[in-house]
Amino acid sequence: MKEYKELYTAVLEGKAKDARAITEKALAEGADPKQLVDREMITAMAEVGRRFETNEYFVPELLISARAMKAALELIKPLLVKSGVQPVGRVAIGTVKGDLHDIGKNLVAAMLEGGGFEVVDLGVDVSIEKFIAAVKEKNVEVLGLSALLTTTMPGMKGVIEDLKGQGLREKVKVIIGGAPVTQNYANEIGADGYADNASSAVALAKQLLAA
Ligand code: B1M
Repeated sequence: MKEYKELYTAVLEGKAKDARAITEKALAEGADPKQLVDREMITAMAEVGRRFETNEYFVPELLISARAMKAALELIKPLLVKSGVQPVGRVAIGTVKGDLHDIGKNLVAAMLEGGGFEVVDLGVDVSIEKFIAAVKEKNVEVLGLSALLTTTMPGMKGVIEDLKGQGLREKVKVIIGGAPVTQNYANEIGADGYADNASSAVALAKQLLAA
């Protein structure tokens, strides 16, 4: 499989137009969309995070790298999403209250759609009330919670506690993920499962619905 290091560099340097053009060319050459995401884009964002931690990058750099990744993902998303298949289940997904990170959540949503799920995307900065309303009103079988900040992770626990408080916990499977989230945290708060990437989130959702 050919490498597309220039895509890695474009995301790292926040060059949205280049990222899009390289992705377009790579796809035309038959590159595997998932490998472009996993091998070039996600690794670039991990390096962006490392540079942020070491004060080489600041918030504006995070923003322009995120914009570059989104520009490239726009081309890839339709390839991850199958159409015309009977949904295997209904998922509502969102990034928890106080958290604006949505690249990972969008990727998980796209892969779930690709895996045959009908997806209700609740967006970012989603309140506990909004997650609960989705369970009540949208008839979802799986609720997906994403968090990228250690400070917003407790919002996940809040959703599960409110589901219990309102007698809705048995109605829905709760899956969680995001860079600081772990299987231990999922066990601690009583989530049904944790996934560390978009593909494993799809496998997890299918496994929970089959159980
Ligand atoms: Co922010 N940020 N950020 N940021 N940012 C992180 C998360 C950070 C780790 C950077 C660092 O210090 N190294 C750090 C958090 C530290 C911590 O909490 N311990 C951080 C910080 C501190 C902040 C601010 C507080 C900075 C500031 O203002 N001083 C601020 C907070 C804003 C807020 O949310 N309230 C902030 C802001 C931003 C931007 C807005 C500038 C931008 C986000 C743009 C956007 O998303 N639209 C941004 C970015 C880009 C990042 C990094 C660099 C990259 C995140 C990303 O998109 N990764 C990030 C560093 C890092 O993560 N290494 C960082 C790529 C993406 C594909 O991966 O989201 O992990 P990820 O998703 C993966 C998996 O985690 C998993 O699957 C995905 C695909 O494989 N997954 C799930 C995700 N959700 C899932 C749900 C599931 C299952 C799997 O089930 C439901």
